[in-house]
Amino acid sequence: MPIDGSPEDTICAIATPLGEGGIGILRISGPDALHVASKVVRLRSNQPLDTTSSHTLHVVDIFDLRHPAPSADSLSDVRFSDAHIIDEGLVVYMKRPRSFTAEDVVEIHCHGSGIALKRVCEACVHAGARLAQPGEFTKRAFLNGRLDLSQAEAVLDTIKAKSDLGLKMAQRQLRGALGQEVGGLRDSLMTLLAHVEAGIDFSEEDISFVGREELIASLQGTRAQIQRMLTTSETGRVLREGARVVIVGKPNVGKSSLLNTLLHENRAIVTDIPGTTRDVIEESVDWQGLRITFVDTAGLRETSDVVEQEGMKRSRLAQEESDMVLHVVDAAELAKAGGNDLAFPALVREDLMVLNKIDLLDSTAVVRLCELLSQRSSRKVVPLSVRTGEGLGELKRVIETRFLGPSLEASDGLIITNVRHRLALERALSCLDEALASGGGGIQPEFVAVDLRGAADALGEIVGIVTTDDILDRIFSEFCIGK
Ligand SMILES: Nc1nc2c(ncn2[C@@H]2O[C@H](COP(=O)(O)OP(=O)(O)OP(=O)(O)O)[C@@H](O)[C@H]2O)c(=O)[nH]1
Ligand SMILES: [Mg+2]
Repeated sequence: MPIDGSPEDTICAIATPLGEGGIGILRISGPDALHVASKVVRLRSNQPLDTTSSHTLHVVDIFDLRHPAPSADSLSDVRFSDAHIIDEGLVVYMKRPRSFTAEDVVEIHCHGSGIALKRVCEACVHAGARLAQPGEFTKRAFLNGRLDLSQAEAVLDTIKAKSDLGLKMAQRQLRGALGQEVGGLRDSLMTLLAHVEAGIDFSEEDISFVGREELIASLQGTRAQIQRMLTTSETGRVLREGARVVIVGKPNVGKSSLLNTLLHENRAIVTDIPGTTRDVIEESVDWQGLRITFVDTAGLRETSDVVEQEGMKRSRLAQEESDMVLHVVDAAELAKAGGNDLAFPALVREDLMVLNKIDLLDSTAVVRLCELLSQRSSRKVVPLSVRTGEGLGELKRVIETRFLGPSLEASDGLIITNVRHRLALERALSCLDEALASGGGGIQPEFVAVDLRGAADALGEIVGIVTTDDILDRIFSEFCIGK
């Protein structure tokens, strides 16, 4: 939804989630914020709102001003004030530019009642404010230079964080870490561009402003940094959205038992009857700040049972939508079949093989089976017993490493969590590749300059130095109203 309306408007919105709660907050921002609020609230101290110090809280009565404004005099009439009172609460005025939007902001805190908040909001609109569009407060913060674009997006990431680590990354971005890194890269490209362009301008005079070697070294340095940032983007996605790990395998191998153990709760029914689980069962856990959703599925086998067939269809779908598929096999059954019992229908893919029930075999047999499986499949094999707990630690470690390990180490703590940023970095990278090809091939500096500018613009989009209304509308429309 595009954000219309003039930046001169004073906007208001309920800033807390609708529903019942201890406190609800309505936020007003814009040049008339004080004027609007003073028509809606009256300080218990009788002090006029516009004379209070910035950033101080005051106890107020909140009135529905679709009726005449309560002056100090009329309020002495108890019947009048009672009839028009919405709630009691607190008000705080934050004088520009020391506010979230860098505009005059007033927050009215009342009880967390949907009805009360709605009426306070209506009263503010009646007093001259306009209802804010989704993300309009944050958009104003960006337009007024309080936040760069990556910081504005970090506000949304903070609100939507699914894990401790996701929150930590959003906070790092909110404090400007990404903006600084990208800004630094862009600055060095702009300096290089200035030199290349100067070289073009003075080409007649045979002055070289930047040597070929120097140009290439500098481009390669920037390229490597962008490449390093890009390697973190898969981890970034997982941090934002969490990861889905699907447990598949033949009936009775211990899939539901594994799910229960990983979740530390008896979520799925476990029996020794093959075909116990018929539907897809999923539940999320927080592991080291990473939100993982484990999905248990129906055992996969040839069957004429329509319920089981439907279960398998769902299992296939779950595998397709997952980030990782754990293929569980029954060590005892596999040993009996001489290791030849691996094929079964409807396995879409496998990322890790889990050899369960090793408590039923001696350790030499387990080692032999693991070797056999490693030869047959390129996937890593984790031997474990859900019953005794042996091997569970290793399984957790493998899953964590898969999602967090390498790229976290490579990242210096800065992770690309946002698809828009990733795409812009990829664009910058391909422009640099073009520039390197031109520069290295001794091609005209004009071409190098075009590519350098392309790369700098792509980086500029991340922080919002280079942007269009379209991009802004797309970003801020993802926000909720009130943010
Ligand atoms: N000995 C041993 N038995 C296990 C282990 N893990 C699970 N089992 C048993 O294996 C049987 C099947 O377990 P489930 O977890 O229901 O197996 P499933 O793969 O979910 O089976 P379906 O839902 O029918 O596909 C149960 O009797 C479990 O107690 C293990 O590590 N060792
Ligand atoms: Mg099951």
